[in-house]
Amino acid sequence: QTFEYAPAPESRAVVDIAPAYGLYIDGEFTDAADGKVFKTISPASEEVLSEVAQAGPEDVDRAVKAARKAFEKWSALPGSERAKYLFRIARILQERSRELAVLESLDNGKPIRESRDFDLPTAAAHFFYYAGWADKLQYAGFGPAPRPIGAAGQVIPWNFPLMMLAWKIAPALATGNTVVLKPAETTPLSALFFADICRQAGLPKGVVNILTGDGSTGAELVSHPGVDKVAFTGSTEVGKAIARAVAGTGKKLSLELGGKAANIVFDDAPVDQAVEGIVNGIFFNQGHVCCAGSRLLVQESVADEVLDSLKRRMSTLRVGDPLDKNTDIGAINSAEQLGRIRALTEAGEAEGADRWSPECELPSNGFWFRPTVFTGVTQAHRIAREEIFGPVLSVLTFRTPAEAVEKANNTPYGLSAGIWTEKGSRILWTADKLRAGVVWANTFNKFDPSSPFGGYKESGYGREGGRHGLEAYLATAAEPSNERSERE
Ligand code: TXE
Repeated sequence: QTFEYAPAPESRAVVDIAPAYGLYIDGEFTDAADGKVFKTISPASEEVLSEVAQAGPEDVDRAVKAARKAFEKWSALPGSERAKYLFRIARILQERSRELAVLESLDNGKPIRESRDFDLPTAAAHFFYYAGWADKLQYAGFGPAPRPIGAAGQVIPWNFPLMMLAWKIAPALATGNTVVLKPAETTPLSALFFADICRQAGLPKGVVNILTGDGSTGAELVSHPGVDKVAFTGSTEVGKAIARAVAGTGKKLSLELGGKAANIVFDDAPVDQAVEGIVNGIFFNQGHVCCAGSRLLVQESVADEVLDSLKRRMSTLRVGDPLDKNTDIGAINSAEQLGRIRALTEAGEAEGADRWSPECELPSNGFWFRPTVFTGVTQAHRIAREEIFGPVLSVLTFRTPAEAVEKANNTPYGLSAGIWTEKGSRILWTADKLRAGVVWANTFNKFDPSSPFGGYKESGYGREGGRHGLEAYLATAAEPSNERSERE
């Protein structure tokens, strides 16, 4: 295919990646106590980007102690002073957004259009938003003297490295907590660049500490006795292990786990608009999205029309170089994740579903997967039940709105859902019955720092974003904890 508009790829030269990085503890970059390191690669080329330190128990202990020490002064600062630092960080994120977007696309594999137009602005918006809360906590219904919890241990995944960091760090700092954050092992770089931003912003030492490492570092961190609050985003399996590890310790815990969202298309929905929403729902960020619309539920009478249109649209998606501004689908984040996607799609075929992908050439190096749709899927199929976390859509049909709701809720997850219809009454009726933390109507994957985000059932508990996101970091809350949703 040829395209009229073909801007040059974003330049790699805008970001200066050092050959090696240490851990960021108490305002300094330092080697791991035992000298261990690991490599981080670009999933699009398999090129080694840098070597980073692997934090062990001694490093976790030092970082937690630094955070606890910093807590004494940080929590005593007036909210208006803390706000200044958060505003400063937000502005630096904006100023350095081109550099950080390229870095994020290199380390994660996501298209530059997404890192530039979504990840970076959303990360900065979270710091601006929570900066605005820092001096208003007394008046927000948290009681007369809302108090921070202490040192937070935060573990984040690889799908939105900088944005997940912002979701975790901004509310923690605004409320007066200090932080030890562990980024995922395949995407450590933007968190280390963020450490540099903290220095640039003059943030007091020890308020933010970054520990790179694998799951063993995460496990050490969440079970360290000096950690008062644990926040985790990642797989349901690890979330459950963390819940067991902190059970009985008195640590406050929030979990944001997997999903298997239904994107429901009713017979009156404008087809073109719905198809754009389906494409955005499952192919955004290679489908590495906990709230991805991975199950399309389409009303039987319009199923053929919607699928034909969807396949035509999928044929125009461009898979390739994450730094190319024309790219729609970048690289799969790791060989392991590619293996998981392959295994589940093979199971889909073996169980009898029909697989379709558009013809497209894939680069020879790196980790890639074609946009894929499965039809003839039943609720018993693994591809209808398990999170694939890749660019793979499972299509089911329904006849009545009640059947749509029943199928949408037939999952152990409950993070998000989408509804496509022109009827306002149908939106309200359906949204009320969906057991999902977020329900989008005639749109999908929309995020705003003022909206709470989080799940029902095995998608976790606690909310991030909005006023609710502050509760996770406060010891005093006037209302009962949001760990149980109002509708449950
Ligand atoms: O996740 P892990 P993985 C889902 C998705 C994906 C699957 C596996 O379905 O295919 O999980 O991905 C750290 N104690 N999601 O293996 O292992 C780890 O180092 C403490 C959905 O990458 O959960 C990383 O920083 N921490 C999800 C983070 O946890 C531990 C996003 C996430 O890794 C740990 C990611 C332990 N015992 C994957 N073990 C979403 N909800 O967005 C690992 N970690």
